[in-house]
Amino acid sequence: SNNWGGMKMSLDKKTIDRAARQMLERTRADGVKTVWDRLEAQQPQCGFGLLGICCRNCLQGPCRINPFGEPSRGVCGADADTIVARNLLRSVAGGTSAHVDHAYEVVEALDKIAKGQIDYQIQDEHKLKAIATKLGLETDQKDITTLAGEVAEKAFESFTNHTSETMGWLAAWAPQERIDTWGKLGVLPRNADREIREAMHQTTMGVDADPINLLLATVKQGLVDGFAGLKLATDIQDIIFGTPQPVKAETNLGVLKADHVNVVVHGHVPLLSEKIVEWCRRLEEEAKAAGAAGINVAGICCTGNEVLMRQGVPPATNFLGQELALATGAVDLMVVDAQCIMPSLINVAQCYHGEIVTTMPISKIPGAHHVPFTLEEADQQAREIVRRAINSFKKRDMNRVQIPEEKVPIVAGFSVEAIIGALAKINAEDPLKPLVESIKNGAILGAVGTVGCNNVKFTQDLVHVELVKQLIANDVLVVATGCSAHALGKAGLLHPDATKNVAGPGLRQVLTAVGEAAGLGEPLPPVLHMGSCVDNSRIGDLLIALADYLGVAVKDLPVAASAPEPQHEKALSIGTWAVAMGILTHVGLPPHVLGSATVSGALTGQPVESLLGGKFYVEADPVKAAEGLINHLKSKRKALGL
Ligand code: SF4
Ligand code: MSK
Repeated sequence: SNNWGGMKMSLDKKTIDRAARQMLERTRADGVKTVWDRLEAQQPQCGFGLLGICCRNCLQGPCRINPFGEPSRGVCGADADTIVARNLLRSVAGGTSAHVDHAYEVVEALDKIAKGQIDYQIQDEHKLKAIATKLGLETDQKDITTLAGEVAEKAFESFTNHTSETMGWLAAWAPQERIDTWGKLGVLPRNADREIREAMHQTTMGVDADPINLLLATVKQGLVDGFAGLKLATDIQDIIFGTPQPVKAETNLGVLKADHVNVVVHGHVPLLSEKIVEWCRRLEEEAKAAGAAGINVAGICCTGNEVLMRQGVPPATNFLGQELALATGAVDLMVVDAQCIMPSLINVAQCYHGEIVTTMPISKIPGAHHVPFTLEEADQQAREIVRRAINSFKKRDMNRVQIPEEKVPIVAGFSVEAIIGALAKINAEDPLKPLVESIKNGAILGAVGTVGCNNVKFTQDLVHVELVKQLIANDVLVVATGCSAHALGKAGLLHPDATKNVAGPGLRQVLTAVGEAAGLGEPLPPVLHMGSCVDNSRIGDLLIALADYLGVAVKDLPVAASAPEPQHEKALSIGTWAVAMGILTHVGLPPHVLGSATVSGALTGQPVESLLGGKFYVEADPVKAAEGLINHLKSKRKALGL
């Protein structure tokens, strides 16, 4: 499954997605380069980089360590362990900064809503109150906007407080057992900005040379990511846009419509995509006047997941398919915010059709049209962008439109609240009991969260799909987010039919019973789509609730995490958070750490496991990975006496 080696790849090596293959045939015939071509052009990739043993942190460098001899140190004297650990910390801090910046934007929006400065509303007052209560705020007798302002203020403190106290969002939600563990290791973060700044300082020339100290700082970044990035973003987004409930949709490139204006939202932060969805609905008549049957919105990557979860917007494809969506010639406009956006989109759009619109001051692409999106003028800007899409539709050459037929029905929207709501239909008094009983009696062996990206070094979606098929066939409940959820959706695994046809007998029986009790008339899908990458916090919340219910620590639960095809620095920061929570975390390929036996050994072995309860587990083969994860679940069950 691993495409390292740079051989000319056949289409079935590139992707298992038939719609993607059809578009790749098209781009190949037209001589249009895609991410797969660029991977080939990069071969052989630098061995020093792959091992993580190159450093360019100062102008005496760049320095490279020879893994087989000399030089064994950089100009300043840093050895492979130091360089690898420093590079890893910088990568994890990079991923963390992306999630924290995202979270900051939505907190800023909540603050401005409270001050009456912007035209966004609070959709979930119940969640606002629940979060305020957890933060220790008085909620009685307070109007909603006052409370929203106080919650925003508390959130701001998690980014930049002026004390050395533990970051508030972590202190409020992390289990005491974890807080004690992290406290003993000295990795409790104070506030996000300070820790990210400190990581940059710690890794500059001539500061930290101790690989273990650098690894501990990496764990701290994981905690910042988990609590001030993922959890904070999800909590505030639910307050503003509503907490997801199960929703039906379709996925894959077949969701694009030849006779409609097609607008694709791509990126991560729903502040923009929610407004685009709203304005696509409001400008329907203008689109009809331009000769279209209407406006069709579709999503890519995590902002696609955000509007799927709350608005039922169909996901067109995942990370590796972003160029291929444009190759249909049917995308009139792709509007992006930040993260996971390939600069090459411009070239593909120029060859086929469609305008690329960037919206954030930190995320511009030469050749794209830039509409500076602000919270204050969100409506005007969203309207302008949708009107540009209608204009673009008028210029579309219908003869060059080629939309693959593939589209697959999916069910998404499984927030923790939605899952507990479904379980409450079986036992209203004690909703977690049916799930816990099913785990105890072995009908469900355990649970695995599959998350994260595509990586072009793998056959697109293959590791996600084959791994999850094995897991559910062995009665493992799977929850998914990010581009993993897209991959599983395209493969039909986010649908009740997969419960009937792929899930093992125990899992099938439980999901059927819950589906019936919830009045759905069909089972729940064997893979519960819990949202975007920041929504990995929902998985964390569910695990904390389960552990609390059972009176054990999260690290003792029969659960695991997996990023089968990781690509982004964010996948590393999420994985670090999961390990810090005490969870075995599978990755389909390792980060660039193999140049240090100390670092790679610590991450995947006893040192990290004994300190945190979790560790990384690297396996590129999905069948072997499933076996490893199932064995892990069994050993956790045994330790619990199940
Ligand atoms: Fe070389 Fe040290 Fe400078 Fe890195 S910090 S580039 S190893 S001299
Ligand atoms: S979008 S971070 S490729 S999951 Fe969240 Fe997908 Fe990974 Fe980007």
